[in-house]
Amino acid sequence: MFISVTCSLFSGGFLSYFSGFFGNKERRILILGLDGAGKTTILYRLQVGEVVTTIPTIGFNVETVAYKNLKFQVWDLGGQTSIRPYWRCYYSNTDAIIYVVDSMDRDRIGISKQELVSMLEEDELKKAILVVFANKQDIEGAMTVSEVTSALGLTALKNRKYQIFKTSAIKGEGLDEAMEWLSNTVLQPK
Ligand SMILES: Nc1nc2c(ncn2[C@@H]2O[C@H](COP(=O)(O)OP(=O)(O)OP(=O)(O)O)[C@@H](O)[C@H]2O)c(=O)[nH]1
Ligand SMILES: [Mg+2]
Repeated sequence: MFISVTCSLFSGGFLSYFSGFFGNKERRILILGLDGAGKTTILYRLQVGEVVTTIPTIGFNVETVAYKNLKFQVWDLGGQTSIRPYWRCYYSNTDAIIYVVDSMDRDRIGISKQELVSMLEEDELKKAILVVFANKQDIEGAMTVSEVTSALGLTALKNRKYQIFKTSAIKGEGLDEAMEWLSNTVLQPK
């Protein structure tokens, strides 16, 4: 089925493009992944260092997150099936993608892989860095990092700077390590 999506001007990289002229350039990060993976929880963990109560995201949340001496404009998009077609409205000028996986959701890891693969085929994301969060590691029986790596087919990726981290947004584990790697990688020449 072909789904036609109309993007509004606000969603794209238009604003971040202009902010580049005025000093401290904010790097643009998208947080993507299936519904319920923990994207919104991660956004606010990164921003305020606390666990917030979330409801499923319809549309997006955007916040500025400072890490070390870098500023990130972080976009958290809703992951429900019907709103995934809108992800592409946000692709332009993206420096990095945080792709969040619910490591307990074995049933949908295949769908998560499909979404990841088709997203990475997009021209606008050719140079985007990929950071995968194997989230919900605090739950017993969660898929390990190597299970998630192989289920997503990460080792087959070509011409892509990527890394995977095990995280628990609830416990705040693994996020700092991931942001450290992301900050260093974003500063490398493309
Ligand atoms: N146990 C555990 N639960 C988590 C973790 N991260 C998020 N959750 C829970 O998972 C549920 C969904 O989290 P959200 O952050 O709303 O998920 P989302 O990816 O933003 O979902 P959409 O907005 O629908 O795309 C919430 O009940 C969170 O508290 C984690 O690391 N461990
Ligand atoms: Mg959300």
